[in-house]
Amino acid sequence: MSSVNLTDRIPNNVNLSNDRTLQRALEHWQPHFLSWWDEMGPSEFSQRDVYLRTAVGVDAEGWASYDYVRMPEYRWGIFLADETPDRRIGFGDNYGQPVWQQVPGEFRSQFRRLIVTQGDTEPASVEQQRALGQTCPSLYDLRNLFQVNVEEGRHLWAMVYLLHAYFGRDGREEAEELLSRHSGDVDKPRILSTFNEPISDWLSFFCFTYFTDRDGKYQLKSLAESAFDPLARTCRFMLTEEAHHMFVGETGLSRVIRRALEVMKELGTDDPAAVRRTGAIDLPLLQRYLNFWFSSSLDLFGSEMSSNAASTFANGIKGRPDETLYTDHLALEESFELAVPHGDSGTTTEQVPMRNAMNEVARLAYVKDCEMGLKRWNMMIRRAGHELQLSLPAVRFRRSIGAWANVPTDPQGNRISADAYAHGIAGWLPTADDRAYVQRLMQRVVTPGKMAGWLAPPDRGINNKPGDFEYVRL
Ligand code: BYC
Repeated sequence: MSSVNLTDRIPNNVNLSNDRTLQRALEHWQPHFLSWWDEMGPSEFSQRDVYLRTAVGVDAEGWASYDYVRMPEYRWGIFLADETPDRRIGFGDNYGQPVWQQVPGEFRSQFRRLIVTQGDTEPASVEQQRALGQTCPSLYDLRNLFQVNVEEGRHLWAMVYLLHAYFGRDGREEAEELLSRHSGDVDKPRILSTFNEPISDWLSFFCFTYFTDRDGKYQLKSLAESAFDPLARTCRFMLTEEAHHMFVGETGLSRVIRRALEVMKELGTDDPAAVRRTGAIDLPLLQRYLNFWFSSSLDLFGSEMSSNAASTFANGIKGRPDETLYTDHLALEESFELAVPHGDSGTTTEQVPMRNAMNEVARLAYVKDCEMGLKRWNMMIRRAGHELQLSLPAVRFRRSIGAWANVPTDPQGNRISADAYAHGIAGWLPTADDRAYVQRLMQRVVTPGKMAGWLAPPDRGINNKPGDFEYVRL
Protein backbone atom coordinates (compact mmCIF):
# COMPACT_ATOMS: atom_id res chain seq x y z
CA MET A 1 0.00 0.00 0.00
CA SER A 2 1.31 3.51 -0.81
CA SER A 3 2.28 5.45 2.29
CA VAL A 4 0.45 8.66 3.10
CA ASN A 5 2.33 11.79 4.04
CA LEU A 6 0.08 14.05 6.09
CA THR A 7 2.78 16.37 7.41
CA ASP A 8 3.64 17.92 4.03
CA ARG A 9 2.00 21.23 3.18
CA ILE A 10 0.00 19.23 0.65
CA PRO A 11 -0.99 15.84 2.13
CA ASN A 12 -0.32 13.13 -0.43
CA ASN A 13 0.42 9.50 -1.13
CA VAL A 14 2.47 10.20 -4.26
CA ASN A 15 5.87 10.79 -2.64
CA LEU A 16 5.64 14.47 -3.42
CA SER A 17 8.64 15.37 -1.28
CA ASN A 18 10.82 13.23 -3.58
CA ASP A 19 10.09 15.54 -6.49
CA ARG A 20 10.99 19.02 -5.31
CA THR A 21 10.17 20.74 -8.61
CA LEU A 22 6.68 19.31 -8.70
CA GLN A 23 6.17 20.00 -5.01
CA ARG A 24 7.23 23.63 -5.46
CA ALA A 25 4.95 24.05 -8.48
CA LEU A 26 1.97 22.71 -6.54
CA GLU A 27 2.84 24.81 -3.50
CA HIS A 28 2.88 27.78 -5.84
CA TRP A 29 -0.61 26.89 -7.10
CA GLN A 30 -1.95 26.31 -3.55
CA PRO A 31 -2.37 30.01 -2.60
CA HIS A 32 -4.10 30.63 -5.95
CA PHE A 33 -6.52 27.85 -5.09
CA LEU A 34 -7.12 29.34 -1.62
CA SER A 35 -7.81 32.81 -3.04
CA TRP A 36 -10.22 31.25 -5.52
CA TRP A 37 -11.94 29.41 -2.62
CA ASP A 38 -12.14 32.64 -0.68
CA GLU A 39 -13.55 34.56 -3.63
CA MET A 40 -15.80 31.95 -5.25
CA GLY A 41 -16.52 29.38 -2.51
CA PRO A 42 -18.68 29.48 0.65
CA SER A 43 -16.46 32.13 2.26
CA GLU A 44 -19.23 33.52 4.46
CA PHE A 45 -18.65 30.42 6.61
CA SER A 46 -14.87 30.41 6.52
CA GLN A 47 -14.50 31.05 10.26
CA ARG A 48 -17.03 28.39 11.29
CA ASP A 49 -16.22 24.92 12.55
CA VAL A 50 -17.82 22.31 10.31
CA TYR A 51 -18.05 18.61 11.13
CA LEU A 52 -16.32 17.24 8.04
CA ARG A 53 -14.89 14.05 6.70
CA THR A 54 -11.32 14.43 5.52
CA ALA A 55 -9.47 11.85 3.45
CA VAL A 56 -6.25 10.98 5.26
CA GLY A 57 -5.56 7.72 3.47
CA VAL A 58 -6.93 5.51 0.74
CA ASP A 59 -7.82 2.39 2.71
CA ALA A 60 -11.21 1.68 4.31
CA GLU A 61 -10.40 3.52 7.56
CA GLY A 62 -8.29 6.30 6.13
CA TRP A 63 -10.63 7.96 3.74
CA ALA A 64 -13.30 8.91 6.25
CA SER A 65 -11.86 10.69 9.25
CA TYR A 66 -14.42 13.03 10.91
CA ASP A 67 -13.74 16.16 12.93
CA TYR A 68 -14.55 19.86 13.19
CA VAL A 69 -12.60 21.86 10.59
CA ARG A 70 -12.70 25.40 9.28
CA MET A 71 -13.09 25.03 5.55
CA PRO A 72 -10.07 27.10 4.45
CA GLU A 73 -8.00 24.83 6.73
CA TYR A 74 -9.36 21.64 5.17
CA ARG A 75 -6.44 19.38 4.21
CA TRP A 76 -6.93 19.18 0.45
CA GLY A 77 -4.66 16.30 -0.46
CA ILE A 78 -3.52 14.27 -3.43
CA PHE A 79 -4.58 10.67 -3.10
CA LEU A 80 -4.40 7.89 -5.65
CA ALA A 81 -5.91 4.46 -5.06
CA ASP A 82 -3.29 1.76 -4.57
CA GLU A 83 -1.60 0.35 -7.62
CA THR A 84 -2.97 -2.92 -9.04
CA PRO A 85 0.03 -5.18 -9.62
CA ASP A 86 0.65 -6.03 -13.29
CA ARG A 87 -2.39 -4.05 -14.41
CA ARG A 88 -3.09 -4.42 -18.14
CA ILE A 89 -4.93 -2.19 -20.58
CA GLY A 90 -8.53 -3.39 -20.52
CA PHE A 91 -9.90 -2.18 -23.88
CA GLY A 92 -9.10 -0.69 -27.28
CA ASP A 93 -6.24 -1.25 -29.72
CA ASN A 94 -3.64 -1.82 -27.01
CA TYR A 95 -5.76 -4.34 -25.11
CA GLY A 96 -3.72 -6.64 -22.88
CA GLN A 97 -0.53 -4.57 -22.88
CA PRO A 98 0.88 -3.18 -19.62
CA VAL A 99 -0.69 0.11 -18.53
CA TRP A 100 1.29 3.35 -18.90
CA GLN A 101 2.90 5.28 -16.07
CA GLN A 102 3.52 8.24 -18.40
CA VAL A 103 1.35 9.83 -21.08
CA PRO A 104 2.38 8.66 -24.57
CA GLY A 105 3.30 11.73 -26.64
CA GLU A 106 0.79 10.97 -29.41
CA PHE A 107 -2.13 10.97 -26.93
CA ARG A 108 -1.02 13.92 -24.88
CA SER A 109 -3.52 16.46 -26.15
CA GLN A 110 -6.46 14.03 -25.89
CA PHE A 111 -5.56 13.21 -22.30
CA ARG A 112 -5.07 16.85 -21.45
CA ARG A 113 -8.45 17.79 -22.92
CA LEU A 114 -10.27 15.18 -20.83
CA ILE A 115 -8.40 15.94 -17.60
CA VAL A 116 -9.05 19.65 -18.07
CA THR A 117 -12.74 19.01 -18.78
CA GLN A 118 -13.04 16.81 -15.70
CA GLY A 119 -11.10 19.32 -13.59
CA ASP A 120 -13.23 22.22 -14.81
CA THR A 121 -16.45 20.73 -13.44
CA GLU A 122 -15.16 20.51 -9.86
CA PRO A 123 -14.62 24.21 -9.04
CA ALA A 124 -17.62 25.00 -11.25
CA SER A 125 -19.94 23.14 -8.90
CA VAL A 126 -18.54 24.97 -5.85
CA GLU A 127 -19.22 28.26 -7.64
CA GLN A 128 -22.74 27.17 -8.55
CA GLN A 129 -23.53 26.26 -4.94
CA ARG A 130 -21.84 29.24 -3.36
CA ALA A 131 -24.90 31.04 -1.97
CA LEU A 132 -26.84 28.01 -0.72
CA GLY A 133 -25.44 28.24 2.82
CA GLN A 134 -27.55 31.35 3.37
CA THR A 135 -30.77 29.40 2.97
CA CYS A 136 -29.92 25.99 4.44
CA PRO A 137 -32.92 23.92 5.58
CA SER A 138 -30.95 22.53 8.57
CA LEU A 139 -27.47 22.26 10.06
CA TYR A 140 -27.33 18.66 8.82
CA ASP A 141 -27.89 19.83 5.24
CA LEU A 142 -25.51 22.76 5.62
CA ARG A 143 -22.78 20.35 6.66
CA ASN A 144 -23.52 18.05 3.72
CA LEU A 145 -23.30 20.98 1.32
CA PHE A 146 -19.89 21.90 2.71
CA GLN A 147 -18.74 18.27 2.59
CA VAL A 148 -19.62 18.17 -1.08
CA ASN A 149 -17.90 21.52 -1.66
CA VAL A 150 -14.60 20.63 0.01
CA GLU A 151 -14.50 17.29 -1.81
CA GLU A 152 -15.11 18.95 -5.16
CA GLY A 153 -12.16 21.14 -4.19
CA ARG A 154 -10.14 17.99 -3.55
CA HIS A 155 -11.16 16.59 -6.92
CA LEU A 156 -9.86 19.75 -8.50
CA TRP A 157 -6.56 19.09 -6.69
CA ALA A 158 -6.60 15.55 -8.10
CA MET A 159 -6.77 16.84 -11.69
CA VAL A 160 -4.33 19.66 -11.05
CA TYR A 161 -1.81 17.15 -9.71
CA LEU A 162 -2.05 15.17 -12.97
CA LEU A 163 -1.68 18.32 -15.07
CA HIS A 164 1.37 19.47 -13.12
CA ALA A 165 3.00 16.07 -12.85
CA TYR A 166 2.52 14.83 -16.42
CA PHE A 167 1.89 17.78 -18.75
CA GLY A 168 4.76 20.21 -18.05
CA ARG A 169 4.22 23.84 -18.82
CA ASP A 170 0.93 23.30 -20.69
CA GLY A 171 -0.39 21.50 -17.64
CA ARG A 172 0.60 24.33 -15.30
CA GLU A 173 -1.10 26.84 -17.57
CA GLU A 174 -4.25 24.75 -17.70
CA ALA A 175 -4.23 24.52 -13.88
CA GLU A 176 -4.27 28.33 -13.70
CA GLU A 177 -7.08 28.48 -16.26
CA LEU A 178 -9.16 26.14 -14.09
CA LEU A 179 -9.32 28.95 -11.55
CA SER A 180 -9.98 31.71 -14.04
CA ARG A 181 -13.05 30.32 -15.84
CA HIS A 182 -16.18 30.73 -13.75
CA SER A 183 -19.63 29.19 -13.76
CA GLY A 184 -22.05 31.34 -15.73
CA ASP A 185 -19.38 33.93 -16.63
CA VAL A 186 -20.33 35.44 -20.00
CA ASP A 187 -16.74 35.89 -21.09
CA LYS A 188 -15.08 32.86 -19.51
CA PRO A 189 -17.72 30.26 -18.71
CA ARG A 190 -17.09 26.72 -17.52
CA ILE A 191 -16.59 24.19 -20.32
CA LEU A 192 -19.68 22.00 -20.01
CA SER A 193 -23.21 23.35 -20.22
CA THR A 194 -24.75 22.10 -16.95
CA PHE A 195 -21.94 23.68 -14.96
CA ASN A 196 -23.08 27.12 -16.04
CA GLU A 197 -26.63 26.64 -14.77
CA PRO A 198 -27.39 28.55 -11.57
CA ILE A 199 -28.15 26.49 -8.45
CA SER A 200 -29.98 29.02 -6.38
CA ASP A 201 -32.23 26.80 -4.31
CA TRP A 202 -31.87 23.53 -2.40
CA LEU A 203 -34.27 21.61 -4.60
CA SER A 204 -31.92 22.30 -7.51
CA PHE A 205 -28.99 21.28 -5.32
CA PHE A 206 -30.61 17.92 -4.56
CA CYS A 207 -31.42 17.41 -8.25
CA PHE A 208 -27.87 18.39 -9.21
CA THR A 209 -26.30 15.98 -6.72
CA TYR A 210 -28.70 13.25 -7.85
CA PHE A 211 -28.31 13.72 -11.62
CA THR A 212 -25.15 15.69 -12.33
CA ASP A 213 -22.92 14.09 -9.71
CA ARG A 214 -24.09 10.79 -11.15
CA ASP A 215 -22.72 11.87 -14.52
CA GLY A 216 -19.52 12.39 -12.50
CA LYS A 217 -19.76 8.79 -11.31
CA TYR A 218 -20.07 7.49 -14.87
CA GLN A 219 -17.33 9.70 -16.33
CA LEU A 220 -15.01 8.76 -13.46
CA LYS A 221 -15.80 5.08 -13.99
CA SER A 222 -14.81 5.51 -17.65
CA LEU A 223 -11.59 7.29 -16.75
CA ALA A 224 -10.86 4.72 -14.02
CA GLU A 225 -10.48 2.21 -16.88
CA SER A 226 -7.82 4.35 -18.56
CA ALA A 227 -4.52 2.89 -19.72
CA PHE A 228 -2.80 5.90 -18.12
CA ASP A 229 -2.51 4.37 -14.68
CA PRO A 230 -2.12 7.55 -12.56
CA LEU A 231 -5.38 8.84 -14.05
CA ALA A 232 -7.13 5.51 -13.43
CA ARG A 233 -5.94 5.37 -9.81
CA THR A 234 -6.89 9.01 -9.19
CA CYS A 235 -10.42 8.42 -10.47
CA ARG A 236 -10.84 5.19 -8.53
CA PHE A 237 -10.25 7.08 -5.32
CA MET A 238 -12.49 9.99 -6.35
CA LEU A 239 -15.34 7.53 -6.83
CA THR A 240 -15.34 6.67 -3.11
CA GLU A 241 -16.02 10.34 -2.28
CA GLU A 242 -18.50 10.81 -5.11
CA ALA A 243 -20.81 8.22 -3.53
CA HIS A 244 -21.65 10.61 -0.68
CA HIS A 245 -22.58 13.37 -3.13
CA MET A 246 -25.15 11.15 -4.78
CA PHE A 247 -26.36 10.06 -1.33
CA VAL A 248 -27.04 13.74 -0.59
CA GLY A 249 -29.08 14.00 -3.80
CA GLU A 250 -31.00 10.77 -3.39
CA THR A 251 -31.85 11.22 0.29
CA GLY A 252 -32.54 14.93 -0.25
CA LEU A 253 -35.14 14.19 -2.93
CA SER A 254 -36.57 11.30 -0.84
CA ARG A 255 -37.04 13.70 2.06
CA VAL A 256 -38.78 16.25 -0.17
CA ILE A 257 -41.18 13.50 -1.28
CA ARG A 258 -41.67 12.15 2.24
CA ARG A 259 -42.62 15.63 3.45
CA ALA A 260 -45.05 16.12 0.54
CA LEU A 261 -46.67 12.76 1.33
CA GLU A 262 -47.05 13.65 5.02
CA VAL A 263 -48.78 16.87 4.06
CA MET A 264 -50.98 15.13 1.49
CA LYS A 265 -52.05 12.67 4.20
CA GLU A 266 -52.83 15.42 6.70
CA LEU A 267 -54.83 17.33 4.10
CA GLY A 268 -56.48 14.28 2.58
CA THR A 269 -55.72 15.56 -0.92
CA ASP A 270 -52.91 15.63 -3.46
CA ASP A 271 -54.04 18.97 -4.88
CA PRO A 272 -50.77 20.85 -5.64
CA ALA A 273 -52.23 24.20 -4.59
CA ALA A 274 -53.30 22.78 -1.22
CA VAL A 275 -49.86 21.20 -0.71
CA ARG A 276 -48.26 24.55 -1.48
CA ARG A 277 -50.42 26.36 1.02
CA THR A 278 -48.79 24.26 3.77
CA GLY A 279 -45.31 25.18 2.59
CA ALA A 280 -44.36 21.77 1.17
CA ILE A 281 -43.21 20.97 -2.38
CA ASP A 282 -45.91 19.42 -4.53
CA LEU A 283 -44.94 16.44 -6.65
CA PRO A 284 -45.81 17.97 -10.06
CA LEU A 285 -43.38 20.80 -9.26
CA LEU A 286 -40.73 18.23 -8.34
CA GLN A 287 -41.37 16.45 -11.66
CA ARG A 288 -40.59 19.68 -13.53
CA TYR A 289 -37.30 20.05 -11.65
CA LEU A 290 -36.43 16.42 -12.44
CA ASN A 291 -37.15 17.09 -16.13
CA PHE A 292 -34.84 20.09 -16.11
CA TRP A 293 -31.81 18.57 -14.38
CA PHE A 294 -32.04 15.13 -15.99
CA SER A 295 -32.19 16.52 -19.53
CA SER A 296 -29.36 18.95 -18.82
CA SER A 297 -27.18 16.19 -17.34
CA LEU A 298 -27.79 13.89 -20.34
CA ASP A 299 -25.93 16.40 -22.52
CA LEU A 300 -22.81 15.87 -20.42
CA PHE A 301 -22.18 12.54 -22.14
CA GLY A 302 -21.56 14.26 -25.50
CA SER A 303 -22.94 13.23 -28.90
CA GLU A 304 -24.40 9.80 -29.58
CA MET A 305 -22.08 9.46 -32.56
CA SER A 306 -18.68 10.77 -31.68
CA SER A 307 -15.34 10.39 -33.38
CA ASN A 308 -13.76 11.71 -30.16
CA ALA A 309 -15.34 8.84 -28.24
CA ALA A 310 -14.20 6.30 -30.87
CA SER A 311 -10.66 7.56 -30.74
CA THR A 312 -10.39 7.81 -26.95
CA PHE A 313 -11.67 4.23 -26.75
CA ALA A 314 -9.32 2.96 -29.48
CA ASN A 315 -6.35 4.66 -27.82
CA GLY A 316 -7.04 3.29 -24.33
CA ILE A 317 -7.73 6.76 -22.96
CA LYS A 318 -11.30 6.33 -21.81
CA GLY A 319 -13.18 3.02 -21.49
CA ARG A 320 -16.81 2.20 -20.92
CA PRO A 321 -18.05 2.46 -17.34
CA ASP A 322 -17.49 -1.01 -15.82
CA GLU A 323 -15.55 -2.18 -18.87
CA THR A 324 -14.89 -5.58 -17.27
CA LEU A 325 -18.60 -6.43 -17.56
CA TYR A 326 -18.29 -6.56 -21.36
CA THR A 327 -16.94 -9.61 -23.17
CA ASP A 328 -15.57 -7.85 -26.26
CA HIS A 329 -13.05 -5.19 -25.25
CA LEU A 330 -12.04 -4.30 -28.79
CA ALA A 331 -15.55 -3.37 -29.94
CA LEU A 332 -14.47 -3.51 -33.58
CA GLU A 333 -17.09 -5.85 -35.00
CA GLU A 334 -20.21 -4.74 -33.18
CA SER A 335 -22.53 -1.93 -34.08
CA PHE A 336 -25.05 0.09 -32.13
CA GLU A 337 -28.58 0.81 -33.29
CA LEU A 338 -29.35 4.44 -32.81
CA ALA A 339 -32.67 6.22 -33.24
CA VAL A 340 -32.11 9.61 -34.87
CA PRO A 341 -34.46 12.30 -36.17
CA HIS A 342 -35.47 11.94 -39.81
CA GLY A 343 -37.03 14.67 -41.93
CA ASP A 344 -39.44 17.14 -40.38
CA SER A 345 -41.24 14.83 -38.03
CA GLY A 346 -39.93 11.30 -38.28
CA THR A 347 -37.36 9.04 -36.70
CA THR A 348 -35.09 6.50 -38.29
CA THR A 349 -32.50 4.04 -37.03
CA GLU A 350 -28.86 4.06 -37.96
CA GLN A 351 -26.26 1.39 -37.40
CA VAL A 352 -23.26 3.09 -35.82
CA PRO A 353 -19.88 1.38 -35.31
CA MET A 354 -19.80 0.52 -31.61
CA ARG A 355 -16.70 2.59 -30.88
CA ASN A 356 -18.42 5.72 -32.18
CA ALA A 357 -21.40 5.05 -29.92
CA MET A 358 -19.45 4.85 -26.64
CA ASN A 359 -20.96 8.09 -25.32
CA GLU A 360 -24.42 6.62 -25.84
CA VAL A 361 -23.43 3.35 -24.17
CA ALA A 362 -22.30 5.31 -21.09
CA ARG A 363 -25.42 7.51 -21.21
CA LEU A 364 -27.76 4.51 -21.24
CA ALA A 365 -25.95 2.92 -18.28
CA TYR A 366 -26.36 6.25 -16.50
CA VAL A 367 -30.09 6.41 -17.30
CA LYS A 368 -30.58 2.95 -15.77
CA ASP A 369 -28.81 4.09 -12.62
CA CYS A 370 -30.97 7.23 -12.45
CA GLU A 371 -34.11 5.10 -12.75
CA MET A 372 -33.33 3.27 -9.52
CA GLY A 373 -34.13 6.27 -7.35
CA LEU A 374 -37.33 6.90 -9.30
CA LYS A 375 -38.45 3.32 -8.60
CA ARG A 376 -37.92 3.80 -4.86
CA TRP A 377 -39.73 7.15 -4.83
CA ASN A 378 -42.65 5.79 -6.79
CA MET A 379 -42.91 2.92 -4.33
CA MET A 380 -43.13 5.48 -1.48
CA ILE A 381 -45.85 7.36 -3.35
CA ARG A 382 -47.81 4.18 -4.14
CA ARG A 383 -47.55 2.95 -0.56
CA ALA A 384 -49.00 6.25 0.58
CA GLY A 385 -51.98 5.49 -1.65
CA HIS A 386 -51.45 7.98 -4.48
CA GLU A 387 -51.75 7.43 -8.21
CA LEU A 388 -49.21 9.98 -9.36
CA GLN A 389 -45.87 8.56 -10.45
CA LEU A 390 -42.64 10.45 -11.08
CA SER A 391 -40.76 9.66 -14.28
CA LEU A 392 -37.65 10.50 -16.21
CA PRO A 393 -38.25 12.22 -19.53
CA ALA A 394 -37.04 10.47 -22.70
CA VAL A 395 -33.36 10.89 -23.58
CA ARG A 396 -34.44 12.88 -26.65
CA PHE A 397 -36.25 15.51 -24.63
CA ARG A 398 -34.77 19.05 -24.45
CA ARG A 399 -31.35 18.10 -25.66
CA SER A 400 -28.72 20.66 -26.67
CA ILE A 401 -25.97 18.25 -27.68
CA GLY A 402 -26.02 15.40 -30.19
CA ALA A 403 -28.48 14.06 -32.76
CA TRP A 404 -31.51 15.32 -30.85
CA ALA A 405 -30.14 18.78 -30.14
CA ASN A 406 -32.88 21.37 -30.65
CA VAL A 407 -35.29 18.78 -32.04
CA PRO A 408 -38.67 19.49 -30.42
CA THR A 409 -40.10 16.46 -28.60
CA ASP A 410 -42.48 15.97 -25.71
CA PRO A 411 -41.17 14.38 -22.49
CA GLN A 412 -42.11 10.95 -23.89
CA GLY A 413 -39.74 11.56 -26.82
CA ASN A 414 -42.41 11.98 -29.53
CA ARG A 415 -41.48 14.55 -32.14
CA ILE A 416 -43.76 17.57 -32.05
CA SER A 417 -43.92 20.90 -33.85
CA ALA A 418 -41.84 23.85 -32.69
CA ASP A 419 -45.08 25.59 -31.70
CA ALA A 420 -46.33 22.64 -29.67
CA TYR A 421 -42.94 22.51 -27.94
CA ALA A 422 -42.92 26.24 -27.18
CA HIS A 423 -46.40 25.83 -25.74
CA GLY A 424 -45.71 22.61 -23.84
CA ILE A 425 -42.35 23.44 -22.35
CA ALA A 426 -43.88 25.85 -19.85
CA GLY A 427 -45.61 22.92 -18.20
CA TRP A 428 -42.68 20.51 -18.50
CA LEU A 429 -39.98 22.62 -16.90
CA PRO A 430 -40.07 24.71 -13.71
CA THR A 431 -42.19 27.79 -14.35
CA ALA A 432 -41.32 31.26 -13.08
CA ASP A 433 -44.03 30.71 -10.50
CA ASP A 434 -42.50 27.38 -9.39
CA ARG A 435 -39.09 28.98 -9.00
CA ALA A 436 -40.48 31.93 -7.07
CA TYR A 437 -42.40 29.56 -4.78
CA VAL A 438 -39.32 27.39 -4.14
CA GLN A 439 -37.29 30.51 -3.51
CA ARG A 440 -39.83 31.65 -0.91
CA LEU A 441 -39.37 28.35 0.93
CA MET A 442 -35.63 28.89 1.17
CA GLN A 443 -35.48 30.22 4.71
CA ARG A 444 -32.42 29.53 6.79
CA VAL A 445 -32.94 27.02 9.64
CA VAL A 446 -29.89 26.66 11.90
CA THR A 447 -31.22 25.50 15.28
CA PRO A 448 -29.69 22.07 15.96
CA GLY A 449 -32.24 19.34 15.25
CA LYS A 450 -34.71 21.67 13.49
CA MET A 451 -35.74 21.27 9.87
CA ALA A 452 -37.38 23.54 7.28
CA GLY A 453 -41.07 22.75 6.76
CA TRP A 454 -40.62 21.59 3.15
CA LEU A 455 -38.19 18.82 4.04
CA ALA A 456 -38.47 15.68 6.23
CA PRO A 457 -35.58 14.96 8.60
CA PRO A 458 -32.94 12.41 7.57
CA ASP A 459 -33.22 8.81 8.77
CA ARG A 460 -29.90 9.00 10.57
CA GLY A 461 -27.13 11.47 11.28
CA ILE A 462 -23.71 11.70 9.68
CA ASN A 463 -21.31 9.28 11.36
CA ASN A 464 -24.25 8.15 13.53
CA LYS A 465 -24.55 11.51 15.26
CA PRO A 466 -27.88 12.30 17.00
CA GLY A 467 -30.57 14.40 15.31
CA ASP A 468 -29.74 17.57 17.26
CA PHE A 469 -25.98 17.36 16.66
CA GLU A 470 -24.36 20.72 15.99
CA TYR A 471 -22.86 19.93 12.58
CA VAL A 472 -21.82 23.52 12.00
CA ARG A 473 -20.94 25.83 14.90
CA LEU A 474 -22.32 29.15 13.80
N1 BYC B 1 -21.53 21.07 -22.95
O1 BYC B 1 -17.75 14.28 -29.61
P1 BYC B 1 -18.48 15.02 -28.56
C1 BYC B 1 -18.40 15.66 -12.58
C2 BYC B 1 -18.28 19.33 -26.47
S1 BYC B 1 -19.26 15.54 -14.05
C3 BYC B 1 -20.60 21.74 -23.66
O2 BYC B 1 -19.95 15.12 -28.69
P2 BYC B 1 -16.89 13.85 -26.52
C4 BYC B 1 -19.02 16.47 -11.53
C5 BYC B 1 -17.05 18.44 -26.29
O3 BYC B 1 -16.29 18.85 -25.16
C6 BYC B 1 -18.18 14.65 -15.13
N2 BYC B 1 -19.79 21.14 -24.56
O4 BYC B 1 -18.22 14.44 -27.14
C7 BYC B 1 -20.37 16.46 -11.30
C8 BYC B 1 -16.36 18.63 -27.61
O5 BYC B 1 -15.71 19.89 -27.59
P3 BYC B 1 -14.26 20.08 -28.25
C9 BYC B 1 -17.19 15.52 -15.84
C10 BYC B 1 -19.96 19.82 -24.74
O6 BYC B 1 -15.75 14.73 -26.75
C11 BYC B 1 -20.92 17.26 -10.31
C12 BYC B 1 -17.53 18.75 -28.59
O7 BYC B 1 -18.67 19.11 -27.80
N3 BYC B 1 -16.21 14.71 -16.51
O8 BYC B 1 -17.37 15.11 -12.44
O9 BYC B 1 -16.78 12.41 -26.85
C13 BYC B 1 -20.10 18.06 -9.52
C14 BYC B 1 -17.82 17.47 -29.31
O10 BYC B 1 -17.85 16.44 -28.38
C15 BYC B 1 -20.90 19.07 -24.04
C16 BYC B 1 -16.14 14.55 -17.84
O11 BYC B 1 -16.91 15.10 -18.59
C17 BYC B 1 -21.71 19.75 -23.12
N4 BYC B 1 -22.65 19.12 -22.40
O12 BYC B 1 -17.38 13.83 -25.00
C18 BYC B 1 -18.75 18.08 -9.78
C19 BYC B 1 -15.07 13.63 -18.33
N5 BYC B 1 -20.82 17.78 -24.46
O13 BYC B 1 -13.32 19.22 -27.43
C20 BYC B 1 -18.18 17.29 -10.74
C21 BYC B 1 -14.15 14.25 -19.31
C22 BYC B 1 -19.86 17.73 -25.38
O14 BYC B 1 -14.43 19.62 -29.64
N6 BYC B 1 -14.83 14.68 -20.53
N7 BYC B 1 -19.34 18.94 -25.56
O15 BYC B 1 -14.00 21.55 -28.07
C23 BYC B 1 -15.18 13.85 -21.52
O16 BYC B 1 -14.99 12.66 -21.44
C24 BYC B 1 -15.75 14.44 -22.77
O17 BYC B 1 -15.19 15.70 -22.91
C25 BYC B 1 -17.29 14.57 -22.81
C26 BYC B 1 -17.67 14.90 -24.25
C27 BYC B 1 -17.95 13.28 -22.33
C28 BYC B 1 -17.77 15.70 -21.93
